[in-house]
Amino acid sequence: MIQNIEVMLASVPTIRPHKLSVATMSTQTLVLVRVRCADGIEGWGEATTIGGLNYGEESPESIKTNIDTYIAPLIVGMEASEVAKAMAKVRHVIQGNRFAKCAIETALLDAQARRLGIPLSELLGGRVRDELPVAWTLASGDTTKDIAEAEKMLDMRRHRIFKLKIGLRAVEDDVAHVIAIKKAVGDRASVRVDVNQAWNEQEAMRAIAALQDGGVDLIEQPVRAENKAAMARLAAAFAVPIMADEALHGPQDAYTMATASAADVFAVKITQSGGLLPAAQVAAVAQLAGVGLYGGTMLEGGVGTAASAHLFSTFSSLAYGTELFGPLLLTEEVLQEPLVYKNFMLQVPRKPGIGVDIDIEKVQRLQAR
Ligand code: MUC
Ligand code: MG
Repeated sequence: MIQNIEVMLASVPTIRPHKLSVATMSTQTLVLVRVRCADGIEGWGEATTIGGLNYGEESPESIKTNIDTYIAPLIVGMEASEVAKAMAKVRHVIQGNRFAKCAIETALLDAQARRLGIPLSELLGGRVRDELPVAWTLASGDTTKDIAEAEKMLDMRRHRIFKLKIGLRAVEDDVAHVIAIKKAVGDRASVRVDVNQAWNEQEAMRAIAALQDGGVDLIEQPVRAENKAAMARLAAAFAVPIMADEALHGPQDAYTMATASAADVFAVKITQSGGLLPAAQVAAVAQLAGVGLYGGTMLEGGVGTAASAHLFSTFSSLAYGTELFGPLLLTEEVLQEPLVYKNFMLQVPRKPGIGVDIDIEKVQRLQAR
């Protein structure tokens, strides 16, 4: 039986300012959910967003309030091993709130996988790989610093895929910044951009033409999420793949985007999809439609990152890799043992559940702060 659900907010400073078109982050707030069950098993889930309400329509505070006030009372007392029934009730009664639903579903699935003694990946259909390529986001806002950071990551053999956050400056300035970085790393790394919806279609046309010529490999969410028609025109106009991120609020959007040929690649995010199982459906739609897959992040800490890794390990193809670097952007670790990043890859945990253990004292200290 689901006995008790607790939601904790832990704010962690980032290792440097992280500059996106929608916000500049100096801290990340982890929303950690602990589900305690009558059989003594507990499960953990996580939700994060970026810059309060700058990225999406849920904030860390709204996630906590809505779980505490509306979601937890719905499912406390239900059978803990019947995760699908509990989530069906939540999805039937609660509108929206995909991030909150993701944190709850992750915690319930973590508990169930621990109960069964299997890694979460095996509950999600089974892993086909044990490690995932991991991109790093260069977002200091400064070209020279970004190049130095890229060189360091290559030297450490931690990342050889770099995603550049652009869209804040004039198109020409952003293009020059990206091309300078691509020139510096050459064939040693894949360079991609994430515009976070900042351009209109004309700006996107101009910029993508120049970025494609400059050797950029992937263009993420260049225009507004709602503007699926513009995404389709861009995808048709350029050979460089166009990736949907903010446009994907779960399986229904995935279906609409796929049937409209509105993206070449989907960034699958467990929070944005409304949970691990809806995210698996997003991936299934992509695979049926011939859309490429990329494992996205909302810059989660260790819990959400591990949960995402379990899901992405089950995708039969993952041509564009992942960006599961969230814990590496934070100055403090909330896990007892950090996730293992080596040789440009993240190892998918092998222990039961999400396969990581929380440092509860650390979380309590971060909460108090
Ligand atoms: C996004 O829009 O993809 C992922 C990596 C990063 O730096 O920001 C996020 C959100
Ligand atoms: Mg993005």
